[in-house]
Amino acid sequence: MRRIITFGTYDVFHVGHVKLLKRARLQGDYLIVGVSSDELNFSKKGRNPVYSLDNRMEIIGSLKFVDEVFVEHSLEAKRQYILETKADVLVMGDDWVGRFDEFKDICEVVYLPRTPSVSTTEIIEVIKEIE
Ligand code: C2G
Repeated sequence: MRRIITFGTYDVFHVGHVKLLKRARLQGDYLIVGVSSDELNFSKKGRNPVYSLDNRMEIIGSLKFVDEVFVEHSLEAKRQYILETKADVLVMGDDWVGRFDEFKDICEVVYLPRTPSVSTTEIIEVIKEIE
């Protein structure tokens, strides 16, 4: 059984997230998703997520192509998460290309192309403009 791990905030869940997770699952047989804590998202993006961690975990955990979810508390703990979950492959969108190559000693590292023209930031901007 080939175990896949991926990480993300998945705030304001959208089709780019769906496509990434579906393609991640196709890399193997079992998909584990680390969902960023609110604090980690703040440190990455400088804003609090719109959806709470609990809601984001519930959305991701209810997808048929996701087998397991856990909370990602820290970017620095990635090696530990990969080892603890016994992941064979780390999958990330290509906005992170090269950033996780250091884990090639413990798993395969695959970067998948991002879906163009959709992002949480853009969705938030569009909603702000609606009066
Ligand atoms: N994604 C995508 N296409 C988009 C938007 C996002 O393929 N149009 C992918 C990203 O590349 C990422 C995943 O969806 O692999 C989740 O995206 P984010 O929630 O933005 O993830 P991020 O906050 O970058 O967290 O440890 C790493 C992180 O926690 C990644």
